[in-house]
Amino acid sequence: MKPLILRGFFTLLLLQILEASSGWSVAGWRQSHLRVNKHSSRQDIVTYDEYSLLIHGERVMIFSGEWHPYRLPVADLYLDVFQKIRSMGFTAVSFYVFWGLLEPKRGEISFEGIRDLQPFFDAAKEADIYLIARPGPYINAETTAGGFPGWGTTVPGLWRTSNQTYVDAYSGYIKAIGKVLADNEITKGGPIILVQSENEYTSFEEPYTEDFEYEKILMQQLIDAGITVPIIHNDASPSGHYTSVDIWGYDSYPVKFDCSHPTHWDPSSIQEYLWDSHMKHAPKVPNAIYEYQGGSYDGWGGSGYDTCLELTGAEFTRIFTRSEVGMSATILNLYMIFGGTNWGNLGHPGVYTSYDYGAAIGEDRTLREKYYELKLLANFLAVSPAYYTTRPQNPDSLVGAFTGNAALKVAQALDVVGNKTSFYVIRHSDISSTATDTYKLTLPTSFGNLTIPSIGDSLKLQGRDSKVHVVDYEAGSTSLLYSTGEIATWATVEGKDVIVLYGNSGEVHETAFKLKSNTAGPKVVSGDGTIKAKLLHQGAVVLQYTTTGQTVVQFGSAILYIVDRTGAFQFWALSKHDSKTPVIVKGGHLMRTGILNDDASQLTISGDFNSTAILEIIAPASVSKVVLNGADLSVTKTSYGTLTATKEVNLPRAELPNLTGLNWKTADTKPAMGVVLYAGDYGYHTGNILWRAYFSSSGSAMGFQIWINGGSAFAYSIWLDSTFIGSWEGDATHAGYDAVWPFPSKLSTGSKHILTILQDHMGYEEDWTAASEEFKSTRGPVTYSFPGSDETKIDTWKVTGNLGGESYVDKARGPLNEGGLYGERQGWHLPGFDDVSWAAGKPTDGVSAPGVAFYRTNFNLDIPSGVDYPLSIAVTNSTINPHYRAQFYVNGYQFGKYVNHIGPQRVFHVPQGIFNYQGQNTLAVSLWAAKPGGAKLDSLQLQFNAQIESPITVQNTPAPAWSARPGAY
Ligand code: IPT
Repeated sequence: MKPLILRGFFTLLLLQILEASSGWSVAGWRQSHLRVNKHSSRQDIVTYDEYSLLIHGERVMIFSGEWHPYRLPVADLYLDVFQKIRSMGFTAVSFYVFWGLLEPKRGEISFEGIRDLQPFFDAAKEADIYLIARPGPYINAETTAGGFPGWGTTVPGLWRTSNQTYVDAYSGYIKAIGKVLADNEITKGGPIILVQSENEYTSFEEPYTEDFEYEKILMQQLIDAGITVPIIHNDASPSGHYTSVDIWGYDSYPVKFDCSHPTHWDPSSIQEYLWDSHMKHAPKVPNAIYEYQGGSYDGWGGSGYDTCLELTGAEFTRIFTRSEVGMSATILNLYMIFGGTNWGNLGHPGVYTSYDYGAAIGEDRTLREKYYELKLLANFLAVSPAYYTTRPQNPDSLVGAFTGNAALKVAQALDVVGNKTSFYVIRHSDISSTATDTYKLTLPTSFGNLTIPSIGDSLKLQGRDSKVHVVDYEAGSTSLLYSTGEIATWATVEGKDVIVLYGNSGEVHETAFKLKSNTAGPKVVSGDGTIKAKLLHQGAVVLQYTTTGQTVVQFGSAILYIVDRTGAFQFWALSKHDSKTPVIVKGGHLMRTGILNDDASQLTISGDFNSTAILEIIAPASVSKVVLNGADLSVTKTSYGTLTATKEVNLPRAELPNLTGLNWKTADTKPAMGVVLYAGDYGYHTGNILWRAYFSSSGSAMGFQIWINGGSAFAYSIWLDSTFIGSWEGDATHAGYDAVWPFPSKLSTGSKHILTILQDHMGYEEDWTAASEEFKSTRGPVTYSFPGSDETKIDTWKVTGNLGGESYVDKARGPLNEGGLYGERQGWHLPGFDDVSWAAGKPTDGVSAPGVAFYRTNFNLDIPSGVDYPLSIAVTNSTINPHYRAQFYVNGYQFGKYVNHIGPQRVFHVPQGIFNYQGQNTLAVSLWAAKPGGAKLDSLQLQFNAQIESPITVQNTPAPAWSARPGAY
């Protein structure tokens, strides 16, 4: 321990200075922020006023993250994701419900198999997370048909309007899902606190305009189904659509979706007008952003999710997400917080299998730097109730404010109810700037205007960064006159206010404390940082420090952890919303829960470790036993009363099979057919579609011209009788393709022939513009002819797709998982199919001719429990010729659609629970070679994405085995 460097009047610190606001407790503080509030008369648990939401009468920051249960079909992993989000300091999760998955056949609504939502609600509840439900009926969400069911493409009448055919079409679904949501509302002990009606009802195909009648009908239907919590709507931009809901809000994607230029930010891309728009359209409700950019989707041929993560990474979080604090956003949902997977054909053509989204939590549930960055902000707001009643003070004059430096913008959000606390958000005026700017702040405080830093020197904003500086901020009974060091979290543990202050490594910061009676001088109790102290004449002490490493300072009844940014990442505030006994743990890759028993003698914690960790536990002195992940943890007390322990990581070895070394079986998929020309008209809405055209040549047809639609990156191959005549192999842009395919020789008059066309269906388009009917875009042939023979006509067309069409057979895996390949119709992708009669053959051997081959193999996994080792299927072959597309099925679930020349995805994550980690697995691969030379996978392997010790336990998602498929052809 080094001596303090004391400037000024150290001895004065020991004087008993009475301070006016001493004695405020968190509880007392909260009291002052309770105000009469507005609520829908349907219930009084979730209420709101112009500042924030209140739950059970208490203000709450809704820091929320979006994720979709349908993109993670392993119910046992829901808790994992919710806990990760809760540990970030988030309070809520927003989710879409995908109507098309629940009602794949009109009138037949099913919550079977992976569609059951109850485990999602239960896991949210267990993790102490509130839910914002967004049942559509339209959701967008990069989902096929924007969430509409495939059969909707054939229902006449304008959708997303009050048109009766549309209202009739969705009403059954809204009634059914409305009831499920109502049963899980907070009013009935469930986690749901808000329900969204429609999605971005903002853009309308001319001459149609906003249909108020539809808005009214839909809202009333939700209410009739039993929804009592406030109904919300997200305008795509704050332009005033669907404002009749209870809490209107809007969406904001400031850096948009071009991941191919990941360091490019428009200098003025922060939408600073959002506050004024909010005040214009909904001044009586909280400033609610129902979708704030949390990443970006990426499309076929895109630059990959690594680049999306870079575009919207930690720096983005610091600057853009923080900017919302300057606009007093108290309902803030990040789209997405965890993207998941477009498994089993559920995406629209604009996305490939991964829906990683560059989110804070990766598709494989691993944590990114952005996760930790968001954790700092969310944890801070979670313990800053003064923020919940702020108003921006200078929304239209940010440049140079409080600094006099035009290179900087500072936004002040003042608590106008408590009339004391202010939050100052600083950033570069050009937010793309990577310059370092120095500044001094001149801020109004309860001690008058102060120029900060008070102890000489200046503050720095280095590169792409932003900070929240506070003034007159209460942390328990400790009053911070100001702090330029940011607050990661604080908690009062047995009367001691533990406050974690951070800055970038090497930065100089100040925190000033109002003095109370008996305030002892600051004392460094751990670490080697130097602290300068100065007494302000009114009775406050300023500490100036450098945020490098960790220095712990005891000061009066406060314990200050002064840390650098990465140090701050390691603090976990573990307490439930209603907990009176917070626990803070430092260290570990992820701390999930911390529970004190009734007499506070035992602390039970759970968490994940990727390396040996030194833990520091801040808990009541009565704690004599700590249990971590079910095992006793041996702890020692520090001189200042916290507990430390070393947690050795345990990462047992796990072998993965060498896939190409396994025995594989193969079979051709015979293009056999059952029974015009839009696949949707026949109930085929997903995966591959097969067409057959029977004709007799009436002249000298030289070839066949055909235009087929399938959605971007689709393909088709054509055979004349048994002769391959060509393929459109697809590219990232063509949603349809028109070409003439010459016949090998002229057809003789009167000869009979069959054309067979295999096409890919990349999902239906979305319907973002209401009344545009864009989702009804067809899949299948649009025009055709026989060049050289006008007289030749097709006698009969036949089409097939997934077995049973809308009356699909696999109720567990749902309606979209299987396409129309012969092998899929036969169930060759399923575990338990008897392939004994098949020939030996591997996907890495491939085929030497165009067409589709199926491959199967079985292998065991033996991955120990107590770990989280996410697995992926990886391919590494070249993205040029030969052109092919492959699908990967794990235990019958299609978890990868790979188009080698379009990409960009080559690593296909498949969650534990789809993979059976302790026992047998079936891997099936379909390989569609588009070109005369055939195709093969250059390599195929399993890989671990990460190795983490974790207490998660995962039951496998049921993967019903093959059984006879009546009617399969
Ligand atoms: C917004 C949608 O509401 C959401 O469903 C999703 O599609 C998201 O975009 C993009 O991932 S629409 C907004 C970009 C105008």
